[in-house]
Parts: sequence; C-alpha cells; structure tokens
Amino acid sequence: MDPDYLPFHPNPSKPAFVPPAGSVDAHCHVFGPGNVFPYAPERKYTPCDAPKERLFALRDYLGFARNVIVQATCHGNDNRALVDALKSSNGMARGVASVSRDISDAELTALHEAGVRGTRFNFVKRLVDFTPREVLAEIAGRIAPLGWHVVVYFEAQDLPELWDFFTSLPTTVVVDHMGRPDVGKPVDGPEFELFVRLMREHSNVWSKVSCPERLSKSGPPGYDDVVPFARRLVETFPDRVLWGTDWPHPNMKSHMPDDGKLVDYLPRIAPTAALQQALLVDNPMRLYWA
Ligand code: 0GY
Repeated sequence: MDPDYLPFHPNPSKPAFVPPAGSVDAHCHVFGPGNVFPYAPERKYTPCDAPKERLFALRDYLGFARNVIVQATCHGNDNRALVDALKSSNGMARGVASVSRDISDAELTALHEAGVRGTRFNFVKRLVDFTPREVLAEIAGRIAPLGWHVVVYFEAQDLPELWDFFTSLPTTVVVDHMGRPDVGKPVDGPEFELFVRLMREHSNVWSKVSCPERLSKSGPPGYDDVVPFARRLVETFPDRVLWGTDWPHPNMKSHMPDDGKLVDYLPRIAPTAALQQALLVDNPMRLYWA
C-alpha cells in the first residue's frame, strides 16, 4: 500500500436511512488481496487490499442487497479479482470490466457469463495512460452486441473535448460521479449545464450521482456543497441515475468517509420514496439484471 494511501473505514456507523428492499450499491470495487490477485504493473497507485468478503459484509451491514463491482485502474485489464468476486456472490453482484482491444470473443463470453455487463473507459490523467479513441471505439463495437454498456470516468474540464467521442458511442453510456463537477462553481453555471445538456440531448447517457466525498470542498459529514448537483440530476433524470458507495474509496487523501454517513446522504439527493426506488432499485436492476 502507498504510504499516503488511506485504508477504508474500519467500523462505519449504522445508517439511519433504510434503503428500499433490493437496493443496489452500483459503484464499488474489490482490490486483491494482492498475494492472490496481483496489482497491475502499470498501476498509478497501490491500494490496501479490499477483498470480496469485506465488500459483501458491508453490503449487508448498510442494508443493501446487491453490488455492481467496477474494475479499478490498479488492476489494469486483469479482471481476475472482479470475476472471482462475481462468482462468489450467488448472483448478487454484476461487474464492469476493463478490456483491451486484443481480448478474444471467448474471453468476452466468459466475462459475460461471470456477470460482467459493461466496460470502463478511464480518462482521468492521474489514473491512466492515454488510449487512442479509435481503440476505445473498436472495443465499444465489440461489446455492444453483448448488450453491455460503457462506463466513462473523466473530469468536467475535459467534457468539451470528449463530447464527440461520447456521443458517438453505440451503447448506453454511464458517467462516473456526475462527470466530476467543480462544486465550487454554480449548479446552474456553464460547466454543469454542459453535463446536463449531454444527458438531456442524449437519452442513452446515464450518471452515477456518487462520490460526494471526492467532490466536496465543504467536507464531511454532510458534503453539503455536492447535494444540489446530485439532486438536480436525480430530479431531472430519475430513470437514468445510479448510486454507489465507491468502497473502498481509492485515492481519498483528505479523509476516509464513513460509509454509513454516505448512505444517510441519500435522502438529501433523492428526497421522495419514488426517487429512492428508481435510484437504488429499478434503474440498476434494469441495467444490470434485466
Ligand atoms: C473511483 C475513483 C478513483 C479511482 C478509480 O479506477 C480507479 O482507479 O476509479 C479516483 O481515484 O478518483 O471511482 O474509484
């Protein structure tokens, strides 16, 4: 583990908010353990081990039923830890993998059978080396016939340059963490308006309204400055939003969130029972378990 890397919260609080029955934590990771599933040589950080058993225990403790486990960059295109977790989940987890252009059809089929339903393209420069757009377009063309979607992770200032690529993708496109807006800027200012426009004009674009702990400048426990951004998306696009804990919170340098408090943030961004049901149950079930 990197010396400045914070481990996940050892004993999160029990949330006061009770998620609706069948809720899905639609953005979380498994890391290692490194002695079984080694970290990728090209990784930009070395995390703490965050094995499947801990993830499934947290799911139960927080009142969730299912997980969507997202391949993180520290495992590169080696999806073995992810596949192992999916196969151990009794069908209660689906996955988003990272794949390279030279993956075979048989390997894609094996990932699908394990429960993978998407691939992730990461554009955050501190996390990955550059991959040419034509390579990503080729991968998107390969996974589309499987009914998979593409998850994209980028920072708000890069959206103008990425717009044409995103809008050319032939699949559903799921944006991680609202496209990482600068929440010091107005929620109705030009930067976030561009992201809202992407969703308004392209009905295949979804957003995770996750990670207040990464975006907030006001900080825990309330992450108050992120609430208007997430709530705007939940209320404007109730059928195309997802939420996840982001456990074990890789690369959090300022503080490590209490996962129970993250769950208590949910009714502030999805204030009605109908919005909570869509965000936590109906939307992820449609995308990952249909
Ligand atoms: C997240 C966020 C981060 C890391 C990764 O794949 C990754 O390594 O996504 C981050 O550092 O912001 O969603 O896990």
